Amino acid sequence: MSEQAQEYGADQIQILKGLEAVRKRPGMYIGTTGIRGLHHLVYEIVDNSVDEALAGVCDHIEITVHKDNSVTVQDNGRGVPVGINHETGLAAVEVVFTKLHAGGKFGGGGYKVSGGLHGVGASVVNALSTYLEVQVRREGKIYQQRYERGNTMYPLKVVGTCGQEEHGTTVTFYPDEEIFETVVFDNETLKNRFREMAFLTKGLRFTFTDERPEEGPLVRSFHYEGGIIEYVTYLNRSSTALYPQVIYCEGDKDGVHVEVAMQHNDGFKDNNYSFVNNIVTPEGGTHTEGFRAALTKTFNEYARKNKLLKDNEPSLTGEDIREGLTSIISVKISEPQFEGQTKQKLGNPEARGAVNSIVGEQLAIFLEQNPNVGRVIVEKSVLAQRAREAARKARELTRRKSALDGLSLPGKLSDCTDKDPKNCEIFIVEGDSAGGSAKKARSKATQAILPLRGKILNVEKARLDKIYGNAEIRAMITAFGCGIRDDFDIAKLRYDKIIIMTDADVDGAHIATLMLTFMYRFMPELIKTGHVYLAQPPLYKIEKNRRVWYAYSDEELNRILAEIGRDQNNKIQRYKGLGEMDAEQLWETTMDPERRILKQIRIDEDAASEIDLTFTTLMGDKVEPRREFIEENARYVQNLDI
Ligand code: 28F
Repeated sequence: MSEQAQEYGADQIQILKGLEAVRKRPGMYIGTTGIRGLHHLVYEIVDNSVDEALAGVCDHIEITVHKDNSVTVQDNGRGVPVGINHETGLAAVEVVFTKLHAGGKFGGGGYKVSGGLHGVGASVVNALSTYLEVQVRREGKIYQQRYERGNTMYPLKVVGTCGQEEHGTTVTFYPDEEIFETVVFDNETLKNRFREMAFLTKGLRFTFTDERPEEGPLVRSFHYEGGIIEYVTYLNRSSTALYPQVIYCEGDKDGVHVEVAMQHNDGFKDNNYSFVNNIVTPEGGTHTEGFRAALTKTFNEYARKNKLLKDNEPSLTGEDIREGLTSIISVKISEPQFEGQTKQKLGNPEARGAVNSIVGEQLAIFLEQNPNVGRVIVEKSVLAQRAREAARKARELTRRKSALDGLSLPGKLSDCTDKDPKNCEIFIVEGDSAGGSAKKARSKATQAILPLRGKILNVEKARLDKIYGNAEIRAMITAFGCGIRDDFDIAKLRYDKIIIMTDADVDGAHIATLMLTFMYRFMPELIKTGHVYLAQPPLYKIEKNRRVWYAYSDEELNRILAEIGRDQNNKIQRYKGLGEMDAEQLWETTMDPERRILKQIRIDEDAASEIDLTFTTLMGDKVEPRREFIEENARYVQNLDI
């Protein structure tokens, strides 16, 4: 037995129960058996490699999705120990892959802990795979073992030799189709996660290969020596930074390792992502609280001390200081406690204190050494303070008005008669004329129409006071009835479906994007709960011998033409806009619940930072990132007459 394997005595390996339990109730171990759970299998295996990187003995992880959706993960760590474990009489590697382990990886020690769905370990992946094969390279030998649905197929064996210096672990598995709703991996989701992990573990290289595309394998490599400093630069790349530096704080306190990076841009959003042991905490928690407290206190003290804020002026609020701030908080802690309904909020009180004092101390020093940066941040915060005051007044005005009028609905809204939201839907229509046709076409009982004039305000580029003052935006807020931001209440939503209906052209797509930007920023729950849709008007009308067909894509047009024969009796009309259809056509092609096609807008909860960046890229100031985005994504565009 090797020395390294001996370091792990039997007592450290807590064997609980067989993998049968995992197959019986997979949801308990990986959350869902949907696509999210499927991706978690990969993350579990990769997490073990990342642990090797955190131990300082691994700097490259390669992940490959093969043509058949099997996955290989390979690292150049020490290789899972192969010696016999006394308690079980099994090779240590077999224990790792076949015995269910309690809570934190192998029963405590280190930072690796089960937060949310993570840290359940390789044995869970094994249990949920039709097969899993592990290869270990150690001390000149290549060892191998295979399992099927968690059952060991043969004792660990030597299958070859390798260089004495070579070491690492390779795992290949195929998710069980009996367990998962789908076994088809989404390469965007995986790619985004590996990029995020690379940012969070400085120096570690991830190479991701997707072998499935017909055109040949897709290979992406992520490696950031600057870690979360580069993450902030990446998130700000579609914005204009207020100063060149990324402010960085790092330290250890009370068993908490803290890393924070931040930089303001000239926009208005507070863009914060927080992580605990590399797991995202969408609801924040004590670490974010500590960060915010330190920020508010440090900037106010700095501003007063340097007379950037006079004695008689009110203090800056945290919100003022965080306007346009992009920040990453990453803490590592050996026993994190997660709270809240979805167990995504960090609860450990020591994390609050640790982040607060480390950021407080180091930020103060940074500001002393970089007075120009300190000054522009305070100046921006003061402007934010004034805008906040103006916004409050504008908002109060809106509130008071609606209170007086008894929830007055916008004048342009043609509401439906049914008052039960479950049955109702609202069409947000581009332009007054299309709005007119829609009004004629609709089923009055359950369908409401709200026409909006031209392009609505781009909320990505405007401050709150301007947004609240905008007529089209106010019309949407009052029509939906559910409020926005902190006042948002889904129970008050007046319609079950919110359907954006625009022309099938570039302008229509732009207008739909503006509306989605507004909804995503001000009422994201509306999208998350699946209430937002895009209507799909047809692109073509085909007439032949007094029969009519509609085609919603070029492929469909070709299919129809192939079916009815291509000859001069065909009359083909290309619809440029909703306005070209009469009310009856609009009803039967786009609005009739029995016949129409709707596209539901969905949010991938695991990809928050990417979605955020996409909106900033599409709707923000900078042209170059937008051009890159369009070049990269043009192949997804359908049905757009460009
Ligand atoms: C592709 C997936 O799983 N890599 C891993 C190691 C290395 C060690 C280890 C793993 C042994 C007995 C717990 C080696 N040498 N990649 C991986 N690399 N696990 S998983 O140890 C686990 C312990 O029980 C390792 C010295 N210490 C640790």
